[in-house]
Amino acid sequence: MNIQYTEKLKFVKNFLRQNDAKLIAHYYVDEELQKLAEDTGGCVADSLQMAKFGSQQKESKLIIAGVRFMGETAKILNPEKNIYVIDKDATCSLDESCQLEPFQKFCNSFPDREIVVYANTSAKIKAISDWVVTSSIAIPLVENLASQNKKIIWAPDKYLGAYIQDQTGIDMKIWNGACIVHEEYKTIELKKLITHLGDCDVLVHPESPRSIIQLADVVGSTTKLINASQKSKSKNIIVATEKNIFYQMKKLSPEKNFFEAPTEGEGATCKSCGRCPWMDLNTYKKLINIFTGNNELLLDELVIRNAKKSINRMIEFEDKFYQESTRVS
Ligand code: CIZ
Repeated sequence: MNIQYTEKLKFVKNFLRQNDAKLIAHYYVDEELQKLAEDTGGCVADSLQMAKFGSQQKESKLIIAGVRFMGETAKILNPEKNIYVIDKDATCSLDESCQLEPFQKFCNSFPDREIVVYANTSAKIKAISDWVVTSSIAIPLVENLASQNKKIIWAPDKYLGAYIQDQTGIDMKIWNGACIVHEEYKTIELKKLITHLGDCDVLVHPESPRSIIQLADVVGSTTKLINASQKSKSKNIIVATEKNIFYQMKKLSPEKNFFEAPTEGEGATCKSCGRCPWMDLNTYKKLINIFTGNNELLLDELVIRNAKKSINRMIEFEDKFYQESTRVS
């Protein structure tokens, strides 16, 4: 631990205690904020686990290091707490791609279908949906709905939607959204890197295009990819998701070499280059000034009530699904 970090940690510990606050971070924010969350008794996790962890804390304020929809999910599940986001401009291209009015119109044209939306959507979208899902639970949930002869609308990620369809054969009406980080991975360059490394495992998030997923050894949510990186027998791991996740992977397997899946190369340049520009808006400086700005996240009560129904349905499904799968295995 360097001196500068030790001083920052001391400051943040006091700052959180004095303000009755807990710091909760996503795997995609920078290493320093992830460490601060861990070392102050907060947590680093995916969006759903962040919100669930928040519900178990005694502090009256939760500080979310992540993007807006993560803060909103925390507010929906913890309406009695004050939820703060480090930067209110930190959004998500998937969330932005799915605005209320056009999405409502899209849904109205398929009135016989259940609306299933990915966690990366606004509270307003969640409030008009039947189900919210994370990537870790999307396939079993869609399969479960299809087994009851329910037809499905999927939003907003077209690549994750296509992946679910490829895996299950279930027809869905899919919204045309994409994540600007995952959409940029380059197939030819990834093939070259695999050939160059020889012994390697390729871990891919399902928000990536099909041609990238086809090269994967493991496809899954952030948590699944972190676990897979630890279990992998290869010394070299190529990762196709936001590169701040490397902090958790390297901590678990310091002896392994981690490579970013290429986002540029022959005939191609990158815009996001494997970094989410909105996750990058989360900084230490903004964290320690959070209570001096307009950073509290407030939501309409009706939106909270309706969005909570679709999130809670997912949580109940998830709990039952994992109980059943542990019983079987
Ligand atoms: O739900 C999350 O945290 C995101 C954005 C992805 C994942 O796979 O966990």
